[in-house]
Amino acid sequence: MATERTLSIIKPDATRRNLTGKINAKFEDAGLRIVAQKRIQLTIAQAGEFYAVHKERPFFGELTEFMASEPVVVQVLEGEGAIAKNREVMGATNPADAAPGTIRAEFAESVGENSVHGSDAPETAAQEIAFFFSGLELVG
Ligand code: 3AN
Repeated sequence: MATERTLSIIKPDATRRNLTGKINAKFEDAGLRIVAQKRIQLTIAQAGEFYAVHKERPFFGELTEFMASEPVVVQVLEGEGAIAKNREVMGATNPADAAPGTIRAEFAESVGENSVHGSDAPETAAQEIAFFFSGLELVG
């Protein structure tokens, strides 16, 4: 399997509870390497641009307000099959459905406040990485 990069976000519910290190340990234990990382605070407009694909969904307002409510940690994870591997480590969107040991099973508070975001395909990974990082910031 090819080495890939994927965009991860540790969301406000997790940064608020000081869970960045515990979540990063899950990534590293799964063989994912954190090759770029920064803590930022999004505006509602920036969160809306990032989640534009969900614009028509009923939870869009709630989602963008939540993502802008407190700092997030944006990061690039690298590894073999990193996109699928990260989704596996994250667990299902709804923590009630997330497999034991996954980040969302252990830490997520609800389907909306679910601790982490991860890209879902190679095209979105490339777009999402470019949304937050310049090439100069990526040192594998
Ligand atoms: P995932 O993050 O697992 O790829 P998506 O892409 O379906 O899930 O949804 C993006 C984000 O939108 C989720 N991480 C979650 O924060 C939020 N979300 C999804 N479904 C709901 C919902 N029914 N109610 C509130 N927020 C939701």
